[in-house]
Amino acid sequence: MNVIEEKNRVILEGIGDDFEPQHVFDCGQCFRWIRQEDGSYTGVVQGRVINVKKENGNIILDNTNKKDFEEIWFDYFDLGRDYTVIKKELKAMDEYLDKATDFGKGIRILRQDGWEMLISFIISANNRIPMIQRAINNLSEKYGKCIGEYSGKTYYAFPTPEDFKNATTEDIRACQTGFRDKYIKGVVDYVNENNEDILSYRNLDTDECTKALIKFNGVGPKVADCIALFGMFKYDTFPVDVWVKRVMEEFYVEDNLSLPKIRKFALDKFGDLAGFAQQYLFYYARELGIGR
Ligand code: 8HG
Repeated sequence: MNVIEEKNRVILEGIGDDFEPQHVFDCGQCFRWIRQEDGSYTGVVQGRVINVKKENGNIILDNTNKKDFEEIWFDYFDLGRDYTVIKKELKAMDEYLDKATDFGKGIRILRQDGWEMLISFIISANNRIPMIQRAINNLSEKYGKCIGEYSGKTYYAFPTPEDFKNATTEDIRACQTGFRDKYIKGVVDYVNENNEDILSYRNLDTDECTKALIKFNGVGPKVADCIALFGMFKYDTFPVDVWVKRVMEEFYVEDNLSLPKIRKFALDKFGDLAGFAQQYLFYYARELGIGR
């Protein structure tokens, strides 16, 4: 991969198939990346607005510079990991992963903020992606710091626990979180009162990490697995939602197996690559409507 800096842009050459913006941003792992009319994606990450597109095989990161690339984007986009190797290992496991990794060949698992994932996946429970995006956007506009304008739109950072300090349950509900308002309030209060560092959960092993997350009301096993995978970098997790359940029943397990058993089956089968396998399978199942 070759990194070139231009005015307000960074260009990545030679990444090949391993980064397709549509696969990365529409595979279900993130909620603050919005597709633009020209097919590019604009996202808010760590108090910055950035736009990403692929052109002539190159990834173009707009509204940024080489310093932020080195300090933020290289890690966020997981550019130190060779996804060709991951796909090769998964393809060798079975014919379904062979197909799913071809279908979502440009997926990369973003290394997102653990706090933001905690709140975001609480909102995701029994919810649909456009509604999740709307609630997160409303919370950010109401409580997050204003970042500034990009392409004629104003953007807001995801609120810190401190930013949320004076929010009441009703205020949070007004952001269209629905019944999850009380869970968000509970987490915010716990973190502020105990000075809890949610990111320190990254230092726990995977089981301890999910246990630490499940102590919060509104965080069940599935939500905890998503937070662990997308915000805590625990790749030996396997969040089983309705799409993953369908694809697992279609290809791997008998119908009506419990969610914990499906999860256990997948962890035994896919091992340290379970989180990656999950993402290719989730995207494959959802885009093709498998098992519906
Ligand atoms: O990437 C995801 N994996 C799984 N297993 N579930 C997900 C992902 N992304 C995502 O939004 N979900 C869940 O799907 C949250 C919610 O239960 C539903 C709505 O998209």
